[in-house]
Amino acid sequence: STYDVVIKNGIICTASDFYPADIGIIGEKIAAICDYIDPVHGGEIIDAEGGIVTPGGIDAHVHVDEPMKLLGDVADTMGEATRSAVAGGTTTIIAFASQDLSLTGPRALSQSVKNTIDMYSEQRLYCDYGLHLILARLEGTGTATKDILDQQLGNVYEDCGVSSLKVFMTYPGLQMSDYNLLNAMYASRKNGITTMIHAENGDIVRWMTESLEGQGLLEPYYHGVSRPTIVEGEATNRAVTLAQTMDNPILFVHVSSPEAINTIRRAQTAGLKVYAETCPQYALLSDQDTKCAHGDNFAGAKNVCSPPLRPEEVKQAIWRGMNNGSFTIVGSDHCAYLYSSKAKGKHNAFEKCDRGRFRYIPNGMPGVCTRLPLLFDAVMRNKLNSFMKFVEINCTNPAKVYGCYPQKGALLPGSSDADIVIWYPNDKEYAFKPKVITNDLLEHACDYTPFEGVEIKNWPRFTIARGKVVYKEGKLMHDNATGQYIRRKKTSLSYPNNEWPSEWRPIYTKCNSPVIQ
Ligand code: DUC
Ligand code: ZN
Ligand code: ZN
Ligand code: ZN
Repeated sequence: STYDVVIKNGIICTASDFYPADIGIIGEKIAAICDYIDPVHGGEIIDAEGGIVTPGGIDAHVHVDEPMKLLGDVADTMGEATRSAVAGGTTTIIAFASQDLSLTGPRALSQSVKNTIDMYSEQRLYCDYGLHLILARLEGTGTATKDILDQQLGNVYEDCGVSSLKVFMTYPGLQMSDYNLLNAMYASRKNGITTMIHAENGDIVRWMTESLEGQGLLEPYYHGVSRPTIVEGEATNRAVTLAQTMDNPILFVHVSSPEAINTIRRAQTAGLKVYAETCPQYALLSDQDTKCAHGDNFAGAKNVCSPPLRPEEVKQAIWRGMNNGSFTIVGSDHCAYLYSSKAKGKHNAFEKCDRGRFRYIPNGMPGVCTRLPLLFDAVMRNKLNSFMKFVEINCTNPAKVYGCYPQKGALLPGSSDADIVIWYPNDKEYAFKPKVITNDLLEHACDYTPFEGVEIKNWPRFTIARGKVVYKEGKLMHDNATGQYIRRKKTSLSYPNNEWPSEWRPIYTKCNSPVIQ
């Protein structure tokens, strides 16, 4: 037969189109999309029965176990995270590789990434993954910082296909000074690397944490009180100024605050290359979900993450930002810690104090599986404007921003991998069509989901990764799990403006841009 797989009777939905058509798959690639493909030309026929067919999701913000254990003991290995991903229709995840400070020499950063890839090559992966780079330490390294960045960012891209760097404005040990943020942005621009920014003012967080502890306010809820929305707003504004100084495109990750959104929007209106990611939890949960009732075993700790969940009225601003383009992408910030360890175990916030202290609760929640179903559901509830918008922010834009378009994030015959989700027809019932989110649906290694009990109108019926069905009506197809590391190209979303706030210019003459040399 002409095609290995033919998907019949679906409604194709991409970031730009919504129309009924059939899809022909050959090997790992999408080979054809036509009004009608005769079933005789297909080896395997999948009948979508009128359901929507989208590209697989790209979750560009996923934390999993890594050699450096930057975030301590998270529950999910790469294998388990990819398993959970495909159970929710995501077919590519981008995780993090952290700098190994014990390595030296001009290719030490590359080696850190290679060691991470080696670790994952021993695991069975349900879908493809890429890696962002995190620098473990910059402060106190003096001029070494500039050298590391200048020489080694280019090497990491050449050697490993890593085209993005995450920097932090908070967290003890990771917080960067403005001086070093400038260093990172200078080197990123030169090498065409996308700078991802975690924007919270770490000094305010530290001061508030100490003060709240002094007042005996220790419960999980006060984690949020220690870092209100203005803390994110200040850091976001500062980072925009630094990026403008360096003429460097930037992307803010996990944006949760109205002040930050307004700053981003203003920068975009002024023509700066400023992009942003938000996460489903900021659109759907609130600070009330971090409150513990007496005797509930510290349940609020489940929903502690940074930035924290915000007051109820913020949710509307998040949905608005998705719809009006302020947010370029949605990622999950999946960072799964066992509830049992948040509440007891070795991360134990109680080890330090019999009432449990928010300072010691590991920050993060699982979400790689639920991101796509929750946002598909949001279209059906009229919170998100269209299914095309859904694909744009969850699939297509992440691929463009992070340099893997159109291999990923699209359904382009001859170019795109056959990474596809077939959703249930909206108006029909099936033996397996989830109506409510439960933890066992998510196939991760974590013992809870913050979305337990949430009603859901649809769920991926088939998830196809590189032409193979990896998830079908609630069942994982273990034998088809052949995910691999993907090298990424540089971003195709935008280039520097070549506009500067003063006469100062960088000494290098070439940067990533094909436009500016
Ligand atoms: N925020 C989290 O909640 N967890 C992981 C890292 C981060 O920035
Ligand atoms: Zn972060
Ligand atoms: Zn994160
Ligand atoms: Zn105590």
